[in-house]
Amino acid sequence: TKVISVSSAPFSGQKPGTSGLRKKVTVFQQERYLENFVQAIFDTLSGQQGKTLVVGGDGRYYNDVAIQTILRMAAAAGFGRALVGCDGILSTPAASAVIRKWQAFGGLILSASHNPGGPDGDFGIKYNLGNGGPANEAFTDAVYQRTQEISAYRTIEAADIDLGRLGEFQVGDMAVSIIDPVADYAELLESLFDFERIAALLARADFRMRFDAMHAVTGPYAKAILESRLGAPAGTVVNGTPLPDFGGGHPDPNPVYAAELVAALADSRSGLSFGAASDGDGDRNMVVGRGFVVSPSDSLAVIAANHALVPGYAAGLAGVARSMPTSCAVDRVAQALGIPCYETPTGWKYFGSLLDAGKATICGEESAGTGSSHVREKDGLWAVLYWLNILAVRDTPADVIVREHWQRFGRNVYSRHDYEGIETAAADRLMDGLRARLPQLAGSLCNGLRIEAADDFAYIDPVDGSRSERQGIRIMLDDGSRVVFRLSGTGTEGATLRVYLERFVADPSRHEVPTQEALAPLVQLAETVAQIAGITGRKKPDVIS
Ligand code: VG1
Ligand code: CO
Repeated sequence: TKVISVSSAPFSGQKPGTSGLRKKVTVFQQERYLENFVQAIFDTLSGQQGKTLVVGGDGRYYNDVAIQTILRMAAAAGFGRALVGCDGILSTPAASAVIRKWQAFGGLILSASHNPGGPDGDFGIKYNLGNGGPANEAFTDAVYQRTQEISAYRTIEAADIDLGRLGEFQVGDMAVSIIDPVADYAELLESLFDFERIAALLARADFRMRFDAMHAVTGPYAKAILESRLGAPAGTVVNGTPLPDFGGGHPDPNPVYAAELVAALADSRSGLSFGAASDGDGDRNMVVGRGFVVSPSDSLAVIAANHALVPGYAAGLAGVARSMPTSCAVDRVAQALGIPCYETPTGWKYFGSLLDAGKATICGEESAGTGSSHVREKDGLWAVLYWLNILAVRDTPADVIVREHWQRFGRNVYSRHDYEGIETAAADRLMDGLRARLPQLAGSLCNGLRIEAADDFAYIDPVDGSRSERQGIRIMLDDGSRVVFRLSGTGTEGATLRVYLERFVADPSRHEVPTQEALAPLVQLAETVAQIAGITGRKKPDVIS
């Protein structure tokens, strides 16, 4: 088949953020926009001839259109085969599992994760390497560089294929296998967890769970695994049909956007004992007990502390890793286990080298992301099954498990305050101002609190030595409390300021103090040092998680 070169010219701003390139659908719909970015990725690869590319996404609006374009371009780039999830569906962790299982050269994942979808919503694309994980910063920087000098993209003439039928197809000289998006992934999870015990738990009359798929990609996965394989009653999975616009919702499993689930678990009449939810692309998780939302940072710590109960991890953990703003709860577990705990910048791409090198087994982020060496992405259903495995073995409600954890390790009270859609210039001014004041802040007394250290987090990857700068402003107090400031790298409108607040409370008699109350002095400190209201005009955050 003849390769056609179509002349093109650079678009500005095709810079991958925390997790790939995310823009409004309307931006992606511009002629040559998607093509340029995909070509820049392919131009940055070498050795893909005859190899396999995995392609799939979270089913959001434009997913199917983008896949057809990508397949023609992949054929032109010389890939020998593409593995595509049926209906264009592959959750992010399932894509990672498929890449690894079939030893693919890499994969293109189409998702804007927790961002809203639909014609006026967001779209996104990222490249994952042969290890199944998001490409590292060196790669994404090279892709961006390439987008700025691109003059043509390469494609072939070929008709669209039917993404809705399993089987073997052909796009030019490239074979395309339309695969069941769930099978490989479900098989992998089954190898890690005690499905028999989980099934027994789900069969109990006194245990009822609800999984809210938020009309996003995990619906088919959760139905296949929880209902079909594990025998949970039909209807356990709610909002289980992936919709191109997520039913108009915001597929972000936090107490604000998954308020219905939280309310159901708080209402004793619901009869529910355990709730869970996942995000747009299936890599995040929310875990809810009776009237109790498990903080993602606590979840990571509980998961690490209970590894001996879970078949896939019973042999021990090599180490754990968390992103810098994630609470230090897991550090305490690592210390007790006598294993290393790594602190990385925000974004799963930084965990890849630690997982590949066997330095870390379990990783997590405060943003509802937890995962392990089984894939190279965070994994929502994995975390839910891990919790179910713990609940099944310990026969203890989720909230009690967390409270007992606090008693043993102390509680890292934690919250994140997000100021969304603020003016980019104001956000930059705020961060620049903080950066400029760092030298004075360290050692100073502020609102009666002693700031022990203040810096801009930089990370040196312990495996490959690569350095990442400016990863978040940290204000550290002498009692171990922290306030961290970062700008989001996943938004598509203006800027989102994230303020992460953490305070360690050892005394069990103080563990039940409401989170926001316990953190109030730190909220004030954040306001004083960063002048949030003064600079952004916002008196309070849009989302508290
Ligand atoms: C956010 C989270 C980060 C996560 C990233 C991708 O990034 O804070 O922890 O890795 O989203 O998650 P940011 O730059 O907006 O803070 V997902 O579920 O969008 O793939
Ligand atoms: Co996600």
